[in-house]
Amino acid sequence: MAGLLEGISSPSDFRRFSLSQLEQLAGEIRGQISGTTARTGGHSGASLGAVELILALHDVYKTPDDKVVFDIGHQAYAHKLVTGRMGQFDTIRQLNGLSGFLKRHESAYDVWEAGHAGTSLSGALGMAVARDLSGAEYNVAAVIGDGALTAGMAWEAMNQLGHLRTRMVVVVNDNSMSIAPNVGAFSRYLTDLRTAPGYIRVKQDIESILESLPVFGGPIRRAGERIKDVLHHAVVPGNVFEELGFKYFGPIDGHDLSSLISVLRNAREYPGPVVIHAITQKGKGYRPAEEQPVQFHGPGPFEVASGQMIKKKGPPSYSEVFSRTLVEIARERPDVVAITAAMPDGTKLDYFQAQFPKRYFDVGIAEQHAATFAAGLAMAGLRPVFAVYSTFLQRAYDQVIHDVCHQNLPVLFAVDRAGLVGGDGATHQGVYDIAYLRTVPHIEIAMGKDEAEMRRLIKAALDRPGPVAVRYPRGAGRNVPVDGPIEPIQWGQAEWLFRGHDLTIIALGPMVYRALEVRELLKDSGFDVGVVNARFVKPLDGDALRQAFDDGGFADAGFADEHGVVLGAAAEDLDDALEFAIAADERIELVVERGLGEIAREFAQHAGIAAALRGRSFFLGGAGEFLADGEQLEAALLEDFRGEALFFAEQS
Ligand SMILES: Cc1ncc(C[n+]2csc(CCOP(=O)(O)OP(=O)(O)O)c2C)c(N)n1
Repeated sequence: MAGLLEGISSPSDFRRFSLSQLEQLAGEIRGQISGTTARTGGHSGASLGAVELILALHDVYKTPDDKVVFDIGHQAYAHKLVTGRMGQFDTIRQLNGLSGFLKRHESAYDVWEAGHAGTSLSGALGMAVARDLSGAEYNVAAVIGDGALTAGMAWEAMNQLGHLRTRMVVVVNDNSMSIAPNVGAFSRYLTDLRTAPGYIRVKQDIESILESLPVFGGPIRRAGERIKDVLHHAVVPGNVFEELGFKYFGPIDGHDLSSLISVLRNAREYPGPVVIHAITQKGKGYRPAEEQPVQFHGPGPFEVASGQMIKKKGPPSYSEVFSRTLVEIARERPDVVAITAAMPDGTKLDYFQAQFPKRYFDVGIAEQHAATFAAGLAMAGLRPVFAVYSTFLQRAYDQVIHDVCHQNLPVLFAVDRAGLVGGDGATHQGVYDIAYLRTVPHIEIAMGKDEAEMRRLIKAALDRPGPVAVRYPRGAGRNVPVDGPIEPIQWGQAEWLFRGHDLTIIALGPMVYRALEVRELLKDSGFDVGVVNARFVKPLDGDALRQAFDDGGFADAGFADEHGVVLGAAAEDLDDALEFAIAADERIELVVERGLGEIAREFAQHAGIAAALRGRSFFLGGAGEFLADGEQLEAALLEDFRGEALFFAEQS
């Protein structure tokens, strides 16, 4: 059979397709998704599950004039493939390639950008209300997963939508999975709705009886509709969506193109808010992804025939070492409890869960709630550890300030994926937490140079009287030994690794090892470079920093950091004169210009971490390209920074 997908450059190319052609197209799209993600990695499971939904939406709606908004955007690979991006699809998540999420600069069909969960309904409602106010006619539909529906924001939007009764369609893509199996009372409710055959039969029977009742035009018709509604509510068991003011269609088979198209057509014409409850299967059509939906949520490269992951053997990740450390500590400390917001696999808290199921809480995609829940636990005497990616902790900023820090409660934030994150790109970079946490009273912030030091910090943090954030990066640790008892650490103290008279580098996290490489490189040119492992971002070890500047022999200093924004924050613990010197020194601009400071001016896009660094700053590059660019590095350091202290705060 000839391929159909190659001939599709926009949805209008398949709007006249027969059902069997659409089904063939769905099959080809699936092949493309699994074949490509096998090489590139990516969100294959969710995307395989949403193929028919996406084809039906583009078939029924006249996109891009009609607006289809995807929650998160990780499930929308089929959307990319049918909106003119087939040719670049194999560049997905690579440097300068297609994003793994939706981006307005990529396509007019990407009407909304996301990456974090639960924003689609608010965004879509905004567009629908703007449409009504401006007298425009376009349709608006949002596609949201059952996982994303655990986000508080989604319900804030449902609340307003049910109140305004705006004309808009919400497609609930229910595969009963978040990344892990979905959790929570609402998830259970969706399952009940899905699996109650009695409900579906009664509902269908009653609806067909009501459909057969005659109605007449004008006011009589409206009265007839109202009577039908009243009868419907009286005899069909309650449905949360209907109670909130939505027309509910479902549950329907989200892989049955014919039902999807006919339900979507009806829903499009409905004058108020509609929920279409579509039942889908994560990984649909690709056996390994169907059988292992958690592993295929966002896998790296895999062998397409077997579904076997092509994993480079490497040291355990920071997340793994974190979870094992927490288990070790929790064995001794019954007050320690762990919280995740729908990321048991990513944070590796699934290991903690296996050991201490009653002391483990997956709260769903509800970071705000998680932080305040932790505050409550801490208030009542427990030691909660909220393991959360840096990027998702952004959601809980007010809760960190208002509920945790304001009350000075001993909550430990284990800030995973701190720093650049690679393929997930702009929406997921963990580069803001230092800046946004540092300004908050009471919280302390630390980062170890490697996984062994992270263990020590985690243990020590659980003895602090107030809130602490221990950050650690994405990916593998440095393979330093992590067995045996956890060494105590002097809280608040930096570690001097080398004293140097020409230049001192103050580094944070794994950048300490980069700093040591720089030191070696410059040694050959006769430079004596000192290295300080800062360890603490708050409180900064002022003595160590002052000493670093003294060693350099200059009163002024240059900071190279990952944020730019950190600059002011880092300066504030130094004495006034030093701070003034830093602020007044225009060479700082120079450093920030060359370094990752530009992240504060421009969102860092997706790319392998080393590639992202390469484009930004030769002296922050990975060891490989770092040596290749050694001459440049040397020249720059000699020219500009001799006699200064540099602050390295990025990690690979
Ligand atoms: C605020 C936030 N927290 C966590 C995540 C990580 N995350 C990405 S996809 C996902 C699961 C979403 O489940 P669902 O909406 O049901 O979509 P599915 O993948 O099952 O199609 C999670 C938790 C996120 N994107 N945003």
